[in-house]
Order: sequence, then C-alpha cells, then structure tokens
Amino acid sequence: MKRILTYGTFDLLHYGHIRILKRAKELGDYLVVALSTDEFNAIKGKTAYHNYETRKKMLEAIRYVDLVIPENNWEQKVQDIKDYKIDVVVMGSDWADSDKFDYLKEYCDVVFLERTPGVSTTQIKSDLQLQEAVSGVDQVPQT
Ligand code: C2G
Repeated sequence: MKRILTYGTFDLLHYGHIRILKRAKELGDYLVVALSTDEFNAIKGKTAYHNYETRKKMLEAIRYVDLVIPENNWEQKVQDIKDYKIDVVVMGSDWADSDKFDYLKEYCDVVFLERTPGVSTTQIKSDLQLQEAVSGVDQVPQT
C-alpha cells in the first residue's frame, strides 16, 4: 500500500483543494491530510474562516481523503512520515522552492503538483468583500 501525505489549511474548500487531493490520491492508495490547526494558522499568519473541527469534517467527507491529522507546527513532518509510514509527500507547486519540504527527500519522495490557477481562499474572501461593498452602495436609499 502506497501512502501519501499532504499539508494545508483547506479553508473555504474550493476546487483547487479538491484537485490537489484527487491528484495526490492518484499517486497511491491511502491519503493522509495534515490539517493546520487554528493555533498553527496563527503562526503561519493566517486566520481561517472555518475552525479546525469544521475544516476537518469537510476534508473527511472527501472521497480521496483517508485520514486527517493535525498539523501543529513546521517541525512535525519527519515524525509524521515515520508515524504514518509515508511513501510520498505531495504539495502544490507554490511550495516547490520553499525550504519547508525539500529536506524531506531524505525520508520519502516529495512531489509538487501544479497549483490550480485562478482560485484561492484569499481571492474568494476579497471577491466576497467587494461584492458586499458594491451591493451595499446599491442599497443606499434613493433620495
Ligand atoms: N492549492 C492548489 N491550488 C490552489 C490553491 C491551493 O493546488 N488554487 C494547494 C496548495 O498548493 C497546498 C494545498 O492546496 O498544497 C492547501 O493549500 P492551503 O490550504 O492554502 O495550504 P497552505 O496555506 O499552503 O498550507 O506546512 C504546509 C502548510 O500547512 C501548507
């Protein structure tokens, strides 16, 4: 059984997330997702809309995902690979040049898959804020 591991916040789940999970699972038989806790997101400088428990439940509902574990810090990856007997760590290509994953090549394969263009949680949030602002202007009572 080929075991795959990936990491992320997976907030406001979108098709970019689904596509990386689908392609990651296609590389093996069992997919573990290490999901950033709310506390770790604070360290990453991120504030998720959904809390950890909600994001975990949403990931567990995805057919490609076999297990969701907490990602508490940057340093746990080697232990995760050992604990879950991981063969391949998979991340989106935006992580390809970071020092957060290359060192894992001593312990397992590391694969970067093309990031899905045109969608991100940040973009969704800003688009919604813009829509809110525009619709707010439209509702100004006509004098
Ligand atoms: N992703 C993607 N295409 C997008 C958006 C995201 O392929 N349009 C991928 C990212 O490359 C990442 C995964 O989806 O592999 C999760 O993305 P995020 O939830 O934004 O996770 P991130 O903040 O990158 O956290 O230790 C690593 C971090 O926890 C990764």
